[in-house]
Amino acid sequence: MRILHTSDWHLGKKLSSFSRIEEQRVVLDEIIDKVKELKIDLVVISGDVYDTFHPSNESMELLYESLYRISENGKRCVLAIAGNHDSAEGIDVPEKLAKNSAIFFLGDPTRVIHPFINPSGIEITKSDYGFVEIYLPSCGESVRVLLTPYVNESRLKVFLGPNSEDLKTAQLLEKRWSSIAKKYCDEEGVNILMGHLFMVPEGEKFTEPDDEKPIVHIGGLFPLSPEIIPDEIQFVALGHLHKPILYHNSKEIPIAYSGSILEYSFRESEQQKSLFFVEVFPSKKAEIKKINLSYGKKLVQHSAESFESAIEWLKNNQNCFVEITISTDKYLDSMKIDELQKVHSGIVSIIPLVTTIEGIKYEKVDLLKDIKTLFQEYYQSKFGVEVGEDVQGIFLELLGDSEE
Ligand SMILES: [Mn+2]
Repeated sequence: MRILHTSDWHLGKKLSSFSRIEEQRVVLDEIIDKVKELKIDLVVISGDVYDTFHPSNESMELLYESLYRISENGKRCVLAIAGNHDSAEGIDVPEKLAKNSAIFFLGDPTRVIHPFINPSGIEITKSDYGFVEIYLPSCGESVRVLLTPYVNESRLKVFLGPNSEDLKTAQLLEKRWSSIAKKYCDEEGVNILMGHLFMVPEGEKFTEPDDEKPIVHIGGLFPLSPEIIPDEIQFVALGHLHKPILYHNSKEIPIAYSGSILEYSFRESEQQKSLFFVEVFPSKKAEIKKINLSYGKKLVQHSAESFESAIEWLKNNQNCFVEITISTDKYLDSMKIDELQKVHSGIVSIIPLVTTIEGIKYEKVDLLKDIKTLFQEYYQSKFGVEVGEDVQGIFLELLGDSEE
């Protein structure tokens, strides 16, 4: 069975005031080509399909059109779950129309995708809360999928049952996954898990993207250990982190974040955007290949030593979005700003780094540092003490909320 894993499409996401929809259209064309070229049997989209709870008409149109093209008139199966940027109910809306094309959505984890067969013979043979078994005629095999769309902690407790207060959410999720896996996942079919979660290898310090609405916060969900994945699972397809990551837990189960399809913030610049191509057969180890995506504009942070060198650099680096820092001993007036805007159409921000004014020397701030460090340094310089974890937590939460 050939599976293509993608996530974090964030359709409709803007970069400052710049629309990205045309780039999204082009990169989705590229994904559709790969799907056909690699003769994919199943496409899994692990959440953050849209960027907001109320996506624009053009975002919705782009999603439905792309999924319809992927499905090739209902001959290829697509599974999509909600992420923390998606409205759970909103994702489920097209269910009745989409399932005929073998496109299955799960936003609300308390909803069950009922048994169904589409005209091409793609069949939901078994289902349960957070689970489907699908027979795929293109490869003659069944795939069992544990489905965990994003849910905040309060919703998750409704999903996991009334006694969930007594046990930690992670333990409950582990129990739920393990009981579903024991019941449905044997060696006769392929067994995978899809989730929009923050799951990191023990001891490693992957952080959530700065510009991403965090999952790890009050009312959200804490990081989960990869050790809670049931033994039966052959591949874990996650969404949330925008950088592609593939690692294994102690039982050698591969866990992947496919990452986003475009560079969505300057913190993601230089990340090679990708998909995962997974070949997996019943009771065999999955073979995973990273497939690079080549479209989408680069996001570049550039530091220019002078106004003139900024102009020169902008002229020579046209096809990108840029955050440009310019060292100058005078403020940049509106004429100068206009001059910069005229030579480049993708300037997201201009940061004048005024080195000296009336004899005061300013310390150079390295804006390429991550936002947490910059905040810590700012706090230290402003108040003369280190920032406490509570204040830092509030700052990061506000930063995340502003992204919604
Ligand atoms: Mn995301």
